Amino acid sequence: MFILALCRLGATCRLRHGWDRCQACSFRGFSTTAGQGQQVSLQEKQVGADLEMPVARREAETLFQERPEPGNQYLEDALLRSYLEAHLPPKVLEEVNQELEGFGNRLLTKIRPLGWECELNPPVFRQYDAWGQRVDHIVTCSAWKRMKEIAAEEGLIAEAYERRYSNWSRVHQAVKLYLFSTASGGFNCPLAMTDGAAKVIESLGVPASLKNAFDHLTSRDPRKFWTSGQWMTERRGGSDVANGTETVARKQPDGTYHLHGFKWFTSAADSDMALTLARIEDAEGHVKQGSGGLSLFFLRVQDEEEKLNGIQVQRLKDKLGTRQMATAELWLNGAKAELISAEGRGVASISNMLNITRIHNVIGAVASMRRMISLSRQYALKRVVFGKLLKDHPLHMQTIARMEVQTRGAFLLLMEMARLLGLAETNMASEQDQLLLRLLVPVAKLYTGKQASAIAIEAMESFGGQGYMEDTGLPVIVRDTLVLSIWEGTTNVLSLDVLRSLTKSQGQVMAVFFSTVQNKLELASSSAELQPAVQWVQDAAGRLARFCQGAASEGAVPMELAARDFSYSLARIYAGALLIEHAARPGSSCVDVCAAQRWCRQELCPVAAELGNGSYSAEESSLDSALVYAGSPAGCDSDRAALQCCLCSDGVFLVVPPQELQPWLTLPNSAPG
Ligand code: UCC
Repeated sequence: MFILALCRLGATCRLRHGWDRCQACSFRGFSTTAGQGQQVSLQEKQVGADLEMPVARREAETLFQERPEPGNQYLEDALLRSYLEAHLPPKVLEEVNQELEGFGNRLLTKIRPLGWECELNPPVFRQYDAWGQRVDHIVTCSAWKRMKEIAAEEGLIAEAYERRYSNWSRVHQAVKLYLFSTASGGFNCPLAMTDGAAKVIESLGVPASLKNAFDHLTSRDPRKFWTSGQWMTERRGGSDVANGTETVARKQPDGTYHLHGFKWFTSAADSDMALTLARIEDAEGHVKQGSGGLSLFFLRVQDEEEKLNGIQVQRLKDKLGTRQMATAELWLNGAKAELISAEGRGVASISNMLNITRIHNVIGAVASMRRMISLSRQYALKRVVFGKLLKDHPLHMQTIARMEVQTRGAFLLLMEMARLLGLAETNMASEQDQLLLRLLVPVAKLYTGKQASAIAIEAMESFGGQGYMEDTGLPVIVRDTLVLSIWEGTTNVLSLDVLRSLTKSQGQVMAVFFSTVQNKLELASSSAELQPAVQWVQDAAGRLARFCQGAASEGAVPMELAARDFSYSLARIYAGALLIEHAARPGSSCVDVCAAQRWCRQELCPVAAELGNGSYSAEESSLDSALVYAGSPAGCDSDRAALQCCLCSDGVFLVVPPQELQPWLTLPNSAPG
């Protein structure tokens, strides 16, 4: 209705006065929004002058479209700055503040243009040299190489391991990566895996044989800095690693191993080293199947003479996005590697890497959202439609405001994880903190991955047709964002990982979740304006607790069916509590309060709402299957057969054995009623 009214208004205006006169008349009537400063008034004056020019002159002399030009990302990010002010000790804040302002300038003037060069010059694969020799060379552009140097100079990995700001080092690193992400021309991907590899090596106590690699990964010297790959995906499975991994490891007389197999997706294949999984062959050449047969290996990609280490590159992947970064198919034909986990503990060992790369995924997601909103907001200050700037159209601003609220929730989730990780790495985390971190990583990864895709697309639309034009750079962000809900575990796989964290802690993690939410809400007890939001979060937490208690009497299938909505509920409730906590601090702004109120107005506990609709019953799921299989040539005889077929045909559903879902379902007493 509202849109219709707006259109009608425009149409009437055009009919009566003609489009040009309509725009000019409307312009004279608009006023500058309070507090938006001189820059906007000047732009508005310019727009007015442009509109009053004759059409022919305007075409020749004025820009047809205005380019959105955000400035120093750090200085313009009010939420980021207020978070740091609220949490960092004063001395740390002073230093970090200064450094980030300088980094913001470097991003604006030097790094972002390099990122665009990376997009324009994607890697190419040269399999043979001019003389017919097979070389398998992945050729990257000079800007990509420069990104690697910049990453070292800025200490984007080193920061986390030097710990010069003790438990706040992870927050500092996360902030730098967040600022770097959308300017990095895809270099955030190798950095994610590099951080993950350093984390694995550190968690092994930096054994002597890996000391050299660790020093390279965490170096600030561009000549020394290494990046790492994470080669987990094989042809038979990206999600179901336990059953999909076929690579075998053959022990050599010197104690090293030779790896033989095929890695189907290897991101940043130009990296210096990699961590990968393989099955160790026994003397008879047999391997153990399943998760318990997998061990973790370290390998260099090239030897000292820059020859590939028993590796052949089959081809580069032709991807929808992240095209700046080489993803390859690799044959391992006797790649020399070192066993770095206990035999059969490969998945548990590499999960240290996964949890770090999943946090990087959240960084990438929040960074994309923030970037798209910054651009969209800038554009709204310059672009005139229906006779006035976009910023003066309430519906347009409501759309951007909704994105802002989502981005704020996601940002605070990210900072919370970085804070907890920092505590864990400096031995300052309680057992509860560690449980919470284990839960929040998959929750935040799955939730922000989806949010980022939705927001990138919504924000692209806010530019109209311009948003769809390649050379604006906007489609690049959209494409690169779409992968965030896929790699590092899809939404459903991570929903099951959330259940895994509950199972492993025998439900303790839920008790920690509820008590942490409650503690954060109590911080807002003296704020009258936040009370409705507090109440909504409390209600939602109560419904979630009742869902958990009810689920205890249900079977495993209903819990699997609820896993995604359950994870969304955790994300929304926790982010709601974080927004309230942020808005309740002394000196908070009305924007902080408004964001908390608006976030909490959405359905915070979708799992309870869907339960009410019967979505998780066996009957309903049979209907789902019947719907999916209806009309399929293979057909299914009955609903139940369809359900069985659906569950068994996809290894994903078998990742958590149903009987293992049961223990967590008994909730500890501290859950709210
Ligand atoms: O590699 C990829 C792309 C690289 C690009 C990265 C760039 C990111 C950049 C972002 C910047 C913008 S994509 C490939 C990624 N692949 C995945 O994410 C795999 C997804 N699948 C899963 O996560 C599955 O759930 C598996 C593989 C973990 C399931 O394996 P299992 O063996 O069936 O799992 P189990 O048996 O349940 O767990 C084995 C052990 C258990 O420990 P123990 O034995 O002590 O009880 C689990 O508790 O591993 C432990 N474990 C974990 N521990 C499993 N997952 C975790 C975890 N997340 N945290 C802690």
